[in-house]
This record gives sequence, C-alpha cells and structure tokens, in this order.
Amino acid sequence: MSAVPEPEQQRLDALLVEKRLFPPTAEFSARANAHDPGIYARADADPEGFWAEMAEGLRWMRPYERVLEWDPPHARWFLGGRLNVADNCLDRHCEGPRRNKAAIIWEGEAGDTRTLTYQQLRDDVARCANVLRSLGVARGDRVAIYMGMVPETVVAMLACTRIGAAHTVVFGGFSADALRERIRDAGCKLLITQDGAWRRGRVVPLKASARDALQGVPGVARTLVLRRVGDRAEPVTIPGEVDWHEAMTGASPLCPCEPMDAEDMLYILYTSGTTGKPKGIVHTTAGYLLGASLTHRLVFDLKEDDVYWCAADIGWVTGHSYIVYGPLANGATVLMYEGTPDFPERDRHWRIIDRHGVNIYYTAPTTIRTFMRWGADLPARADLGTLRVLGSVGEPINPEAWMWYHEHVGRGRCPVVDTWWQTETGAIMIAPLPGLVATKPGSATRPLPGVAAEVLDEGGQPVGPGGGGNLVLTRPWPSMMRTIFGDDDRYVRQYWSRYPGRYLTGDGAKRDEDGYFWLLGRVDDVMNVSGHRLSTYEIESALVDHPRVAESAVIGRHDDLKGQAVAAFVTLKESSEALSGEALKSELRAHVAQKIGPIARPDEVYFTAELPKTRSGKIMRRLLRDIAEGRALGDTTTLADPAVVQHLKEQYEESEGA
Ligand code: 7RM
Repeated sequence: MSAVPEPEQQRLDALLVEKRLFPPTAEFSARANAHDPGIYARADADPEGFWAEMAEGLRWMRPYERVLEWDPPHARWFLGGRLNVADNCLDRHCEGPRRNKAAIIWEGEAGDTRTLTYQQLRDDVARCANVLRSLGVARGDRVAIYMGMVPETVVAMLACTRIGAAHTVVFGGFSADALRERIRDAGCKLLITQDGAWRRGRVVPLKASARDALQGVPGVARTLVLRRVGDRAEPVTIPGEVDWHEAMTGASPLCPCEPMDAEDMLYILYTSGTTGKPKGIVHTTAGYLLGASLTHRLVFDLKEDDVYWCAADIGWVTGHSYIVYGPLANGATVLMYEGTPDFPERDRHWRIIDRHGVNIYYTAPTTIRTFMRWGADLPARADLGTLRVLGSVGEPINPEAWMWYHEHVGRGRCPVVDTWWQTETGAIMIAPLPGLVATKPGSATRPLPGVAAEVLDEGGQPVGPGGGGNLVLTRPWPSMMRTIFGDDDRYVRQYWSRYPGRYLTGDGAKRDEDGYFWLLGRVDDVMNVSGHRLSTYEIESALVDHPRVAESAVIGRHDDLKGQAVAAFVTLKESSEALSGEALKSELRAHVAQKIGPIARPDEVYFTAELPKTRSGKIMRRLLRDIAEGRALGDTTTLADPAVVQHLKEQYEESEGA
C-alpha cells in the first residue's frame, strides 16, 4: 500500500480541482496584522513613503536623512541613519514587558531543552561581544561562524552585530575546504566553532574540520570553541583556541551597542553559483532589518504570544532572516531544534509542535515531500491544534505537497504561505499576506507591498497570462543585496545586465489570469526539447502527482536529434508492493504525457532511493546532468550527502551498460 492510499489520493485530486482558491476566512482576516487591502496600492503609489512609514518600527540612534539613493544598480537606503541590529533585536525588548519573555526555546536532538529570555539572551550576547573584543575583533572586521543549531550560534551572530563586525556563517555541513575558501574570501579575523554537532545521534566533527580549514590561513589567529559534545568528539587542538565557556564566565554582561550606519555591512553569506566560486552576498544594516522584520510580522501574521518555528538551518539565509533577525526584531518566541526530523523517530517535528505549542511552522517543500513519503498517519497521531499558519520556502511547492501540508498538518484550518525569495533579496518578496490574499496550491501568489515583480520574455517585454519567462524585480527594495563581496563587477553583470535597471532573479516564472506568480525553478534548469521550452518543475510536479511517486528530479540530457532528451530521476513512496520496474516506468511516462503533453514524456526514468540535494533541500539537477552526460561531477561541496550522487552515478552507469 502506498503512503497516500488511493481513495485519499482521489480526495486530494478532487480538492485540487474544486477548491483551487483558498480565500482567507473572515475570522482570520479580522485578526490579521495586515488587514487593509489598500496596503498594496498605497505602497505602489509611493514606495519610498511606504518604506519610510514601515521603518518607524525600528529603533534608530540617529534619524536618517533620505530614504533612498538609487544609482542603478547600486542602492543606499536610509542614508545618514544610525542604529544597531542587536539593539533592535534585544535591548529594546528588555526595556519593556518582553524582558522576561522567552526569546529562544531550544530543543537539543537528545530531547534536552533550554529557554533563554530576552534578558538572558541580551546578557549572553553582551558577554560574547566582550569576548570578541578581547580577542581583537573590532568594528568592520569579519568573523566566520561554523556551528550547529545551538543557541550559542545566535549569540555569536548577535555579538558580532553588537560590536559592528560582520559575520559569515558557514553551514555546519560544509567541508573544511568550503570553510577555508569562505574564510579566505571574506578575510575573516576570527573563527567561532564547536567541538561537534549532534546529527542523528552521531557527532559531526566540526572542530576537526575547522582545524583542517585553518591550514594555510594565517589571518585567523584565534578560534573560539564551544563545547557541545565533550568527550564524544575526537580530541583536536587548534593553535590559539579559546574555550567559549571559560571566556564567557569571565566576561562582563555590559557592552554598549555600536551605533552603525544604516549602510554598514551586517553580514556576508555565501551562496553557490552554477559556475565559479561561491558568491559572498553582502547585506547591510537598516534595510535588511526592515525587510526581515516586516515580512516576518506580516507574512506569518505573528502575534505576541506565538511560538514560532522555522525549521531551516541557521547557515542558510532562511535561518538568518527567519530564525534570528526578523523574529527577534519582532520580539517573538523562537523555537529552535538541533537535529533532524527523523530522530529518534519520524514524528519528531509533530512531537515538538505539541510539546512546545508551536503556532507558526515554516519548512521546505523537500521536507514536506519527505513527510508525505513517511505517511499521513504520523501527523494524524499528533494533536497539532496550536498551529495557525504554515509556511513553505526553498523550492516551488508542487500542488500535491501543498494540499497534503494544508490537510494533514494544518488540518484544513491554517493558511499556507508559500514564500518566494533568495539569499540576494534578504527577505520574502512574493508571498500571500494571509489575511488578505486568497492562496492557490502551488503559487506564491503576488509580490508583497512595496515589491514590484514582472515576468519578461527574451526581448524584455512582460509576458501575458500563461506565458513563461524570466522573473525580475523592477524596483529596488530595502533588504536587497548591496554587492558581491570583493567582486562588484560580478554583481553588476550577473544580476543587472540582462535587463538594465531590473534585477534578474535567475528563476523562471509564469503568471496566470489573476496575475498570480507561479515559480518554475532556476532558468538554468529549463530544458529545450525539439524547440520546446520545458520547465523541469512542471514535469516533476506531474510525476509527483502519480500516487507512487514521492519526489523527482527532471533534467535535459544532450540528444543529437531533439536537442535535449528528458530524463527523470524518481524516488518512490514507501510501499510494500514489489516494484515492477518496467511497467511502472511506462506508467509514469504515460502519466506525464497525459498531464502535460507528449512532448514532455520522459525518455528515461530512473528509480533511486535518494536525490542529490543541498543541505537546504534544493535538488542539484546540475549534478544529475553531469551524470547523465557522462561528465566528471562539478562542485559537490554544497551537497547534503556526497555519497548519494556517487551511488547514483554508479547505478546510472550500470543501467546504461557503461
Ligand atoms: C530562501 C532561499 C533561492 C532560490 C530561488 C528559487 C528557490 C526559494 C521558493 C523558491 C519557488 C519558493 N534562498 N526558491 N523559495 N522557488 N518557490 N517559495 O531559498 O538563495 O537559498 O535560494 O530558491 O529558485 O531563486 S536561496
């Protein structure tokens, strides 16, 4: 039996057809933070006025003189203004009723928990800031943070922010080489790491990787090391290391916030391009904080007593904007979980939601599809009655997964907000305001107030309803990246030269008759079959629509005749039925042909237990193309599990008789 039984499947299909539109309930709208539909028109009529009004929600140390200086493609926001992000995220809450409110409720993988109030978090951040100063870190320096999902990672980030140093968080799943490259590129002065991180009951040896990464990097004289796993990590020494706990014990909890210029750098976050070295995306102080906090409040409809959980990793931009800066600026209670969703059992997320009374839950489509594969009976056994809003981010969410999330997690009563944005945009750009916008499964709906997006054809003309093209943003926005660290030319070329004056997202999209945006994945992934442009995402959605399919990745492989041939890599739902491989393959090919058209019918279907994904859950189709075209694998440093792609390669070559 497949995880979603046949009658259930039919019911979901019927819902998709009948109820394509999910308008907000009257009850939700009445209480929603954004309840005035006029907000869109107001923001459109006077974007700078809109952002100025919104920026009143920040605490400024000195008022700004001008909202925007736009010298395309370079923007400066809130010129002359001074503020400090840690002051906004911590100190101002400590001066009022939020002082003893939980800022972070943390759950370790083993089930241990810790709660830090705003006051406690502020004190820890101030102590850590003093430690950083004592280790020679000053305003304008860069600090690398290579840690896991522990509260100290948040403390380290905010400590940098407090003294005006920029952090670059390197995801704990990255290798020593990847870490070294980022430390070098950013010119970091200090590294903060931990002995090891827990993952599925095992230790990820962060400190050992940190030691290896520092070989041949003379600029980093000191390393601050948090003990998390103690004896469970192999003993490693790093020259010039300082013990986190010892240093913190002696440090004063008094440390004033450095008044930063609105345009001072807040952080660098590296994101991998398709080719070449990773890009250090630069975010600055005021605009970023405004974007992250405003969208967090409006899109998730945050209420004072909410427990909010973003299940992303902190090393990803989603963790920066929606675990740390947005929620803390809003004085929210943030739930943070150290481990994986399947430890010790596959119901861990549902248990966490019930244990802590989570109201807002934000995760990625890949996680939702994994939950689907594990079966609806797991969430069914939980209460989940506290949930009020569900979010999705990271990839297009296919309608099947959207509906499953809505039905089985939200029990039909929580709006699902599909949030489109990028490391580069800093904050959510296209998403429903849940009290105002009717949602459609699979669509991120419309740009947020103040954001202007278009879908353009190759000639730069907006495409009409149903047409596909390049998604661009046509106006600067406060949380936009300012440059690529050390490579402004690449910033100009990559994002602003295709359509001058407009920001190229690199994503394909189409709009429907209501003007809603449907994201189609990265433009690099689009295929060309006999002169037809096909989106990998649409074929993947058609495959996932089949009751036996859990997840799929589709690529175009070079074909002498057609230009490209469609190859589909498919993960099946857990099933007790024996696989009749060939029969199922033809069934799947026919299913796609019937859903989209014969042109989209996959030439080849490969079954696989896993797909190559980044740690943030994005399928790395580029590697599948490398495999299918018999090339050496390109950069694999961002893979969650490098063994997956190696295994796939062997499997593929075997099946091709290569
Ligand atoms: C937040 C984040 C950015 C890329 C982006 C898209 C894809 C993200 C959605 C989405 C469709 C979504 N930052 N993407 N969210 N595609 N619908 N709701 O993921 O820099 O790591 O990636 O992710 O392709 O360009 S990111």
